[in-house]
Parts: sequence; structure tokens; C-alpha cells
Amino acid sequence: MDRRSFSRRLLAGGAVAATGAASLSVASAPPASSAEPPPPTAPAGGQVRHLKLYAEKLADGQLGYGFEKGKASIPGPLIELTEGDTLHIEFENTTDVAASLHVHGVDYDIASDGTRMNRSHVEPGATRTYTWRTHTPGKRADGTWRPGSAGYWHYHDHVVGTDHGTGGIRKGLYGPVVVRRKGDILPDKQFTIVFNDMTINNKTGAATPNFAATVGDRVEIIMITHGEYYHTFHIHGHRWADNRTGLLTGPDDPSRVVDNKITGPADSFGFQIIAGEHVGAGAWMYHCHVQSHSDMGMAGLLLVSKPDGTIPGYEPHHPGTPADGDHTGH
Ligand SMILES: [Cu+2]
Repeated sequence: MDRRSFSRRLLAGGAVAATGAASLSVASAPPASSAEPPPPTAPAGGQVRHLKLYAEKLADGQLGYGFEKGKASIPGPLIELTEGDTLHIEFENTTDVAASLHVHGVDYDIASDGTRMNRSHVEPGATRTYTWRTHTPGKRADGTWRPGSAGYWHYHDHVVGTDHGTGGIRKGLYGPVVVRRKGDILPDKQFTIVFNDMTINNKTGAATPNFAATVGDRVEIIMITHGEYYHTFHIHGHRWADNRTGLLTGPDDPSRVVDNKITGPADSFGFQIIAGEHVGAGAWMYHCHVQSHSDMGMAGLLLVSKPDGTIPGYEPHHPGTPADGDHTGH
């Protein structure tokens, strides 16, 4: 199985199930088209869920998180919640160094902080349960507005190397978190792209990840940045709204529509696009738009196929395109 594409859905109201190999498809969501009913949406939250997560040493010396022993990946698996859900994560550290699980965006007690400051890290071979909570938006007693937990977030180690997890993050201990609001539109496919120093998903150059979709698929991109540098995320032929979901709520939604977004260490954002909408199938590049970065390999392809599976003009091993081609096996 391709490590980069291993994922698992954790949807309120649904069983925890591995999607396994190549595809990140959401089984419940048929491809959208104007002739079809509205896409499925997130149910109400409020579930209490349990998950097992491992930190592992990978064969190449990097480190990864995984839902099963032997299946760690970089980035780690997607963890998905709906506002109101609580998640208990039994974290087992199978590496030979202390490690932890620290999350952005959701609620947790200090005992689930994942830092040495409060002894919430995990020694080699040990296990600890971290608890993440989420909440819906609403009015505070003083009348001001309290934001909900919904957003595109991420988790990472905070212990390996230094008290800031610098070594863990460099080696791959990070992963995506999506918290939805009731009624949020669910995607057909989800891809996580991490800019980490000068790599994408800890791969450089020829190993840069490509992602595959079919025209009309509702594709969700979860974008995370780590490391020392700022980057700009750009995708060809597609645009999104620079707001919580990446989707406009209506014709008067004032959110700026963009196809390029600056992003710095520990930033995360996400959005949904309809693959090939108005532009059709093709090998659509995505890349960091800091020119020296893209020249050094911070580029990949969103391979959008026609329904018959073909991609106009695309030669998988053309010089200058990432050599590992379409890793989803199309
Ligand atoms: Cu860059």
C-alpha cells in the first residue's frame, strides 16, 4: 500500500473503517454533478469515539504515525471529527525515543497536551490516552461569539529531538485533522499535502506525490506546512474561497477567491474543489510558488481524468514531471 495515501474515516455516526490503499474516496459521497441532488453533508456531532494510534520508525529512518502497527505513513492518517465529538486516542510509542501527540485546533486538558512541560509525553514502548474534544459555535453569557472547533487542523509530535518536537516533525511525525460542522459538505476524495522544509510529504524531487481524481469529483485538499520556511500553495486551473471551508456560502459571500495562498510553519488550511470544473481533465500542477522552491522539487500533479480514464496530454514519465507518476495506480 502507498503510505502517503493511507487514511481512515472517522465520521460521526459512522463506523471507523480503513479505506486502505490507494483511494481516499468517501464511500457515502457520489460524484457531484448539476443533475444530481445536493452532496451529502456532515451529521450532527456528539459521538464519543476511540482510536488507536502508533508512532513507528520507518524503514528509511523517518518516523510516522499510523492506525495499525506496520502501517505508519507520512503524513499520518487523517483524523476526522464533527463538532461535538470527543475522541480518545490510545497512543503507543513503538519507537526507541520518547514521543507524543500534540494537536492544533481542538479542545484538550493539559494532560493531553503532549509536551514534557506537563509530563504528557510517552516513553519508548509505553502507551498513553490523549483525549480531544470539540464544540459547536455559540453565544457566550456575555453576548460575544464563541467559535466552534470546525476547521482544517493537524497533529504532530512535540518531544522528539527537542522540547518542541523539531526532530519528530523533521522525520515525519505529523498528520491532518478535519473537524466539520453539522451540514458541511462531504468530499468524494481527500488529499493531504504537507510542505515540510523543502519537501512535500517528506519526499523530494522525483518522489513528489501526485494525486488522482476524475472530472466532477469533489476533491478536498488539506494543506499543512512545517519546518523552517514560508511557502505559497498554488494549484493550476482551480480556485477556492479563503475561508473556513474553501466554499462560498452564496453570491454575496465576501470571502476572497484565490488560487495561491501563503503558508508558514504549523499553518493549516483546506478547501474543496470540483476537479476539472470549467477546465476539464488534465495533469494540473500544484506547487510552492516560491520559485526556487518549486525548482527544487516542491511540485506535484493533480491528475484529473476524463470519465474514460484518459488524461489529455499527460505523459507519466515525461522529463520534468515527477517520476513516480500517479501513485493511486490508475
Ligand atoms: Cu516554498
